Amino acid sequence: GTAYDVHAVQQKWRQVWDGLDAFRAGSGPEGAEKRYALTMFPYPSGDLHMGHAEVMALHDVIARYWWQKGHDVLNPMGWDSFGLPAENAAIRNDEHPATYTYANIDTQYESFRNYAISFDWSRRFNTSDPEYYTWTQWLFLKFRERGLAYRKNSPVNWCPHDQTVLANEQVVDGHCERCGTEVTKRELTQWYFKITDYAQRLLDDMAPLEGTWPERVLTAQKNWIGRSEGAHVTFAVEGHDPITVFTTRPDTLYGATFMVVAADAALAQSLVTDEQRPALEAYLEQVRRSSDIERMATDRPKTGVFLGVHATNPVSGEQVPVWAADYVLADYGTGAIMAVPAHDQRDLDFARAFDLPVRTVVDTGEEDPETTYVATTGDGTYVNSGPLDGLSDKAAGIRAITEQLEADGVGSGTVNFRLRDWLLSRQRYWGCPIPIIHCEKDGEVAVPYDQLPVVLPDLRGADLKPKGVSPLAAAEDWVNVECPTCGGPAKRDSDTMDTFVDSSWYFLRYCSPHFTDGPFDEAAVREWMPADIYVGGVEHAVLHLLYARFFTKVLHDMGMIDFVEPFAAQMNQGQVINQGKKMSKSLGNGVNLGEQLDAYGVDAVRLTLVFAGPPEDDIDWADMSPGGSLRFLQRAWRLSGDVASAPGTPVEDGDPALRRVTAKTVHEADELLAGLRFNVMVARVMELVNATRKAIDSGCGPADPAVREAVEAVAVLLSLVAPYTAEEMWSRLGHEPTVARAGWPHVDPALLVESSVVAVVQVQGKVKARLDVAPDISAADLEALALADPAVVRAVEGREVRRVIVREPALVNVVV
Ligand code: ANZ
Repeated sequence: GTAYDVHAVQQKWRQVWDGLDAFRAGSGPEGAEKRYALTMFPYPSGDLHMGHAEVMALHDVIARYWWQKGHDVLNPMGWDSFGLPAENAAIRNDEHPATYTYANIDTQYESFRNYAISFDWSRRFNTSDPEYYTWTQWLFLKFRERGLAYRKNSPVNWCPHDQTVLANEQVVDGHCERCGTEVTKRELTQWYFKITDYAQRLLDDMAPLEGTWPERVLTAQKNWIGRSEGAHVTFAVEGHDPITVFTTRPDTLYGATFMVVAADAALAQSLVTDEQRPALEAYLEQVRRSSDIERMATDRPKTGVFLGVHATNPVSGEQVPVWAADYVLADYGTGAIMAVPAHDQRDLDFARAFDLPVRTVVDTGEEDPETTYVATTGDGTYVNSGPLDGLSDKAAGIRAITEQLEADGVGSGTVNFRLRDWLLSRQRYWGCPIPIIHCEKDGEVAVPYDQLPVVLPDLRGADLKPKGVSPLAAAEDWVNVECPTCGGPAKRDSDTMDTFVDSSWYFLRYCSPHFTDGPFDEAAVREWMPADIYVGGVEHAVLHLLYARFFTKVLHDMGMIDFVEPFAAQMNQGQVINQGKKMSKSLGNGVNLGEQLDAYGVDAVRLTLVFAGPPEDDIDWADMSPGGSLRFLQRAWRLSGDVASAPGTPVEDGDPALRRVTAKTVHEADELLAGLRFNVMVARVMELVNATRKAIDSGCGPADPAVREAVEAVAVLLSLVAPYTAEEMWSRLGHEPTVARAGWPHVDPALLVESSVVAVVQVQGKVKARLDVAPDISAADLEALALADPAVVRAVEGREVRRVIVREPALVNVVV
């Protein structure tokens, strides 16, 4: 027939494909190179949306390309299925979180199948399955044995709405990332992973990723780790322990005219005089109401309180007052600073607010900070700085002071990181239980390995309502156990793990998803890891990617894997937006994926998303034409119908011009795909389709073997983007399914050699002629041809040719 019925084609091939199992990892040709195409697994909230459709379409181009190139491909999928939305839905609907979770997983699975992503479904798992989380618990215990999981009491970010602790990363501008409620502080005993032990390695190991990871991701990680070189400097305080500060500018020590300690740190409490204590308490009340971000803001009026004590500057012996303020953070550096108002703007603002002295110690040639109220931060010559005076080399100044501090035993060079330990306790139900038992006699006791998994008790509905403590604490039968060590009465730890723990090792599990002797089979991981590409959203630039890198390094140190970075390359897709704006309920500009698929079919939607532009660019759906994509697919499909009736003759006899276009397209597609330039690849396929149509209609006709060759190439190239149409074309061309494993089209290198190139002839720098010449023309022949050209002869017009510059085969320049 002549009408292309997308939905019938989809239905037909889905059934056939179900029986083929064409994308099973390990089914590649003998000796094939192994490739691991990883994409971020989804959270099962509702059905797939346009964002999933985009990232999966882009990701699948890579996986399918690798299969066609003859590699053996691991392209797995699963679900990140613990988390709050399921728990909140369970409370709302008075049911178990698993009901919502697994129903959504079923829905998404069906959608993925329909969307025809080349996943190896035999490897699917969910992080909320006990078969998976038993190994999350195992890893937790192994980390703890290595001193990398510990508990401490500390002020934590608390979301009063979600009634849970939030990691620093989950606090955005002082508000809960999830619900937008203003975050407050609370004291709790929490579990932490000691990621700070790996700060330097997390930084160093990024070097080989330059070029294969997006620059913005590497930068975000570096900033998050936040390495600062500087020094610890100790100031003596009469009647107290000395105060140690962290400074990146020990060379400005002679300009330290006061000190500031974090108002909410224990240090402030221990230093404050009885006289000043009420003032400090009043100030603290005020501080507790503001977030870290607000407190660090440079443009905020400085507030603080004098603690009533003085400290001694270790190099000058000068007595300086000690203040408490909120612009110094309790959990950065040592929670105390030496204030150098002349050269640090925040210190200068503070000095101005409380009338504290300012002393310039670096003369930068700029105006005096004391009168301008602008701190000078540039390089200059040291003044008022004892032995440094006259020196104008900052590095030398820092070195000299640091050496002096070290010699006097009042300081030392040090490196400070912004990175904090990873708070992993959550007071919620739908997460991986922490496999620890608390016993009055034996303290913290690990659940014995042979008793894993610690399975969640069956709680639902109202049992899960936030109470400030984990719902698990109220599950009496579950929480009360015998101590594994003494047999006495004990309690299970009632917190669950941050879901980022679950997703920190899932990519390893895919290598051997059903392995029962450990989290993964080391031999299988050696075969597939590191993943050759990781495709996903840039919103994971810090958290998930940093945690996954941390886990990988620990597993390396445990001797379980032999690499230190999990993802060799990374690709971030842009967002799908609509009418210039992010899709949102409130704007009512959401585009429903299901409706698009119904209207245009899977292939047209996939093609539209891949063709829209470079993968990392946003896609405004309002500017897209899925209808146009569908019409293109119809044109491609019609070609296969034209060829179907044509008799087979050897391809060598085919139309040479079309054969060259086909060869060039396949060759270029290879380079474009390897460079992740999928949209340009699609454009080339469109051009090939047009060239083939032209050849059929105006030249060689459908029976020409060059036409068949072209249409077969179109089918294979299209199989990366529009698998249903490609399969239908392949079938009409007389081949068995599946086109997805047909193999990359053979290109005869002879066809890639250009038969002619254009040589430009200039006279006095002006273009006078364009000549079709052989690519291997000699300089002498080209010069002769150029000078004989009528247009060139006219331009020279009897003048004397003084010089002819020949750059064969492309350029001749005649000078008269
Ligand atoms: C004296 C000084 C003089 C400083 C100067 C800077 C410039 P980064 O680069 O971010 O590591 N600082 C140290 N601990 C702090 C805390 N807990 N809260 C707020 N500020 C803190 O910044 C290090 C600098 O930030 C340190 O160097 C300290 O101020 C301040 F001309 O010490 B500096």
